[in-house]
Amino acid sequence: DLARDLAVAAVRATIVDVPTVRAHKLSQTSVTAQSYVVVQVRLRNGVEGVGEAATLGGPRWSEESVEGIKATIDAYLAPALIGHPADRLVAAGARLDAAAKRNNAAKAALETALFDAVGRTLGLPVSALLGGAVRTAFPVLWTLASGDPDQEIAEAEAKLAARLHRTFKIKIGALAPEADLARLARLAAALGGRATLIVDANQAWDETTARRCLPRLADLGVALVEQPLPAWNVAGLGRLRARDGVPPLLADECVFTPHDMLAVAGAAAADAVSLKLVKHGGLLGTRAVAAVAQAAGIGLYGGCLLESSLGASAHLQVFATLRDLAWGCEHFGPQILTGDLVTEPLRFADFEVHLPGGPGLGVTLDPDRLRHYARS
Ligand code: MUC
Ligand code: MG
Repeated sequence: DLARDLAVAAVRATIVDVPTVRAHKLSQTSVTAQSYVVVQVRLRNGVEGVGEAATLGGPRWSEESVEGIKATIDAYLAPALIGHPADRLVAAGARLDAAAKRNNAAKAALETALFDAVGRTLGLPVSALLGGAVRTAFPVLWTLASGDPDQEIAEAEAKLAARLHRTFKIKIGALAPEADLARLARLAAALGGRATLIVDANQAWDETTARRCLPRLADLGVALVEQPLPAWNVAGLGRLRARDGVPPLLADECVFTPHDMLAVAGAAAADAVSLKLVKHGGLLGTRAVAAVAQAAGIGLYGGCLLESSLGASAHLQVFATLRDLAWGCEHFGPQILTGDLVTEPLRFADFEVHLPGGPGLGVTLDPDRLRHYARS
């Protein structure tokens, strides 16, 4: 009957640009607006599911841009799903892989929309479709990335006072290493003891620089160092990690697929891995990468690409189902936007972000906001 007809009837992809509250600087770019592709999938039963593909500074963080994501969905990926039953998620993934190589962010947004539509049809949260939630709140960090230490200290103080965040990730690599170390020394002096500091170099250092700087980061009390080396240099990460006085290392851009994760495990190249839908091609792919990490004793970290409440909720739905999430998450994205895309944004309180209740993703796309932020 119609209520049970889960076949995909229509797919729509919309590019949106949402301004951020301040410039966000990382090693390779500086962003003042977050660009997403919002995917709406309508089933024959009339239910609509929604997903979001995030980017950071165009195709600079990874190879996908919003323009490319929309073009690939419209021409190749959406046609592969039309008529396909939305609840056959593994088969849907195989169809998407047959239609286009990689394009993981585009595939993740489509798979998210399928999960949302199936959950809404059944009246179940997406987490229930993935085995069920083992947690409903997640410690959430904030990223300091203006590059101006006075501004960064003031921003961190405001987050601490509001009991929103007490772990801070500092973006490094846009400045020379010595300048970043001086900046970090100021942040550590101001915030040390009251906050945990981690850093993300976004691939900016070579192995020689990292060998020199990592012990100094440890001396400053930095608790975790994310992707200090280029994504290709997994062997180098393994060599750094084997040295004394090096803080724990977090793999980000070097782990997209479960095969990448296996290679990082084989090289003993990371203490933890940053999980992101845009890298792993969806919620099922995220669980697959997490399973390889868990098998190798590598910790899980709930990564982001500055998603809105829509994309952040999709991440929380899958993070909720992971038995261990030792390093918490970084889904502060909704807080750095000047506006959100959903009717009721995610709730942040007492240093945690909360899994929204209700069916599907637990958040609902606001059509007025979508229209407002849609690129004309
Ligand atoms: C990244 O490389 O981790 C996540 C948080 C942030 O500030 O930048 C992103 C991307
Ligand atoms: Mg990173």
